[in-house]
Amino acid sequence: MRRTELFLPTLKENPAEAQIVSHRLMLRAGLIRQASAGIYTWLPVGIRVLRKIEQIIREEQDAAGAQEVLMPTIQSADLWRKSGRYDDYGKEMLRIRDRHDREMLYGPTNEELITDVLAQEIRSYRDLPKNLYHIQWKFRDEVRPRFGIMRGREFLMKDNYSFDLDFAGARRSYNRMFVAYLRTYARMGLKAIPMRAETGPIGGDMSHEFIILADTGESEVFCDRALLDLEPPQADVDYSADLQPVVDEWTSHYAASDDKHDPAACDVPDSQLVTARGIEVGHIFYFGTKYSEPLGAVVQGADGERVTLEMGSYGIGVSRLVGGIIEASHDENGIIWPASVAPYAVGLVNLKTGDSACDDSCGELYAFLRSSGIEVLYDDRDERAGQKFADMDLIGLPWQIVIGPRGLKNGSVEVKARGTDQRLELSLEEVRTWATENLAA
Ligand code: 5CA
Repeated sequence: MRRTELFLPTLKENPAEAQIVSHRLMLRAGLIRQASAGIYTWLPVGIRVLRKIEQIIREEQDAAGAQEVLMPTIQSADLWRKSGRYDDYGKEMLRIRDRHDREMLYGPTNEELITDVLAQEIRSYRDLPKNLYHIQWKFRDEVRPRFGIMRGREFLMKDNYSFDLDFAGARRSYNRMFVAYLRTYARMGLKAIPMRAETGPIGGDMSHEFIILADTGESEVFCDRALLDLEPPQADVDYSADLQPVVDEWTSHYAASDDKHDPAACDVPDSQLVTARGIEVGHIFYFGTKYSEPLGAVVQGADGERVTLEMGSYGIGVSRLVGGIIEASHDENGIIWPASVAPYAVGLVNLKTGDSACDDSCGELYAFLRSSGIEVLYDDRDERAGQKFADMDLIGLPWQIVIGPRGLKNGSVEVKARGTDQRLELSLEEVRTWATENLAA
């Protein structure tokens, strides 16, 4: 993409309304603009990041055996009356009436809707287990929307729902998602720690929040340093195997939020105890028959008996992750995208637009990169070099290729890594080889 064509409104100054660094940088780097309180428009560069995050989530969900569906944003109040949540949900739920005066709502989550789908279609134990996910916008009329997309009112969530015949099956489904989550965050360059969460009336140990550590996190967390040293499960994890030992390894280390942390009861030595702030980027739950019972998700078991399905639900804050990744990866000049979620793999900086040698070399390299399937943002604007450098750093692409008149005299260009001081001096021929080897998807 040529910068002269791209809709990318960057800001030099920090917007006054943004209190945390990710919000400031998302506005300054032209990723989002606010539409109204807690509701945002995603601009071209922002949507590219969002889509990459979605795609990583999708691949890991598929690998773990979940299947993608797409449920609507607007739901009927009737279903929520059956589960009892229509009244319980309170003011966070956005309620709507259609022209026939029917009560509708903008979904804050989808347990009722998916359970109803299964209840209508599934009759026999042979149809199970099933695990269905979708990536869809949610609306929660938060009391205090803040920090940009971190706590929005409209936000993108991946949510999935597992249906099993018995508790053992539900635990297997839970463990699969647990492992898939560890892998998902690791692919985005994040270290997410699982933290035991309230399970409500169902009890048990099967609810975890996944927390990434960042100075601006909303809550204070305490955890055993050993947790930060664990390696996430490998790409070739066998999801048909018993994953309990993997889960146990991760849950055996101490992690608690400040409201549950009890220094007297915590046996992690002070030198081992990490105190940090955390951002919740996912939450998984097992909740038994809480929805399947009232919504009639019942099948015939192997011996002809009626079996009410055992369920779990699993959420990832997709749009929140954009902010979370920036919180975890930035410097004073701007964002530093991990390659896996970067809007473009590389920025091409023409230091002297209008100079025919620069224009020709940039144009040829740009065409080459594109034909090699490398996502490139070419800054072809007639701007000062300093402005182009500042913008490129702000946008945070992992690599920059800089072409200027002085280097071209010796036939050389500069390649810079955004996050480190790594710099390479390459010829125009070498930079092509380097790009094919390092940037091709
Ligand atoms: N039904 C369950 C799981 S599918 C559920 O809704 N869980 S949740 O409430 O914990 O949300 C899942 C994830 O969505 C959270 O971990 C968080 O990362 C993200 N999230 C929740 N509320 C917001 C919000 N207001 N803005 C941005 N992300 C949010």
